[in-house]
Amino acid sequence: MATNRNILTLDEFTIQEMRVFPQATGQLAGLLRDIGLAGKRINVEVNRAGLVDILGDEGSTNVQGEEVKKLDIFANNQLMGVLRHGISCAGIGSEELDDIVVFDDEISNKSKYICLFDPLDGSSNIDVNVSIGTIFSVYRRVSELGKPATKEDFLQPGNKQVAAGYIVYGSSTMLVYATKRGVNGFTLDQSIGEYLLSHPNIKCPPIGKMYSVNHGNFFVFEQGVKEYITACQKKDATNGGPYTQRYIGSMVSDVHRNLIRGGIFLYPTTTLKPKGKLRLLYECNPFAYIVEKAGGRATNGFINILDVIPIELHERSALYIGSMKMMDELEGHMNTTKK
Ligand code: P6P
Repeated sequence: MATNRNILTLDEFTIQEMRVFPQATGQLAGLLRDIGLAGKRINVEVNRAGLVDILGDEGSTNVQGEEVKKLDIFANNQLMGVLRHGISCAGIGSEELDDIVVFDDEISNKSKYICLFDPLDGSSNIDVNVSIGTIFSVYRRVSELGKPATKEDFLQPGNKQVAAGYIVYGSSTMLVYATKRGVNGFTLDQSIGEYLLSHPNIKCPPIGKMYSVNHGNFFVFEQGVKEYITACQKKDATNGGPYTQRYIGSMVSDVHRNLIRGGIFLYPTTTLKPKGKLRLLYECNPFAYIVEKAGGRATNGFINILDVIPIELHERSALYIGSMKMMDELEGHMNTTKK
């Protein structure tokens, strides 16, 4: 299929975006392209996973105490490699690494940004061929340029992000990222190895008919959450219920679907996970930033999750995220409980 010249590639789009900001140095555009390159390499291995003996547990366990799949390590190393050898990133934080990695070389120390990522979210689904994804979050450094990045660069609230995005390795491979100018989605055309702007200016519908939650935890949810889930199952649900329940168990896929079609994703605290399961810095915050820039909203059950001041690199949080009106409905039930 001839490439339609009207469909911009990721590179063309990020370069054109720079024209809007004459003072732009190109570092952020370069960082996004670097992540896109890593995504192409990860995509190849994800697609080959069933064929090459890359499956199976690495045998080690990561900071989360989870069995690490070989693809997790591969994805982590691809992202760390492109960012270390680029000109835009002073250091990284990763779900797969106990602590931050400060690149500490002359070029990296002059770089304006740091990046946090979950290199392969949903990796427990790798062996059963369910879609998985890479999630990333970009901050402008608060430490002195020219010197190595510091931990403070990584422990900023989500509302300080300058960009956030994900790559979903699904029926097609898509890179979606948000900046203050909005949310745009790019589908990988494997025939030319380019991401093409397939979903310009993504807006999250204000209401949808899908809710996404692990029902197995229902009886340990707080009362307000139970009330909301029950309301979703009734004919008189706001948007003409009962709503459909969809839970892939891969956050990238569940939140991506809701971003495009409208919907809500809930991962409340549970008795086993009293602080929540999902990681604030490289799962909750990037998605909250993306969904908010698309017109939706995200909380930790108490406040806008983007306002939470992080304490630790791998801290967990409850997450409620999705269409604005569905979030309002949910909070109506949760606030009832809290009164
Ligand atoms: P549960 C995958 O392990 C993950 O981190 C997210 O991608 C996903 O939404 C969630 O955990 C699933 O968790 O406890 O419902 O299996």
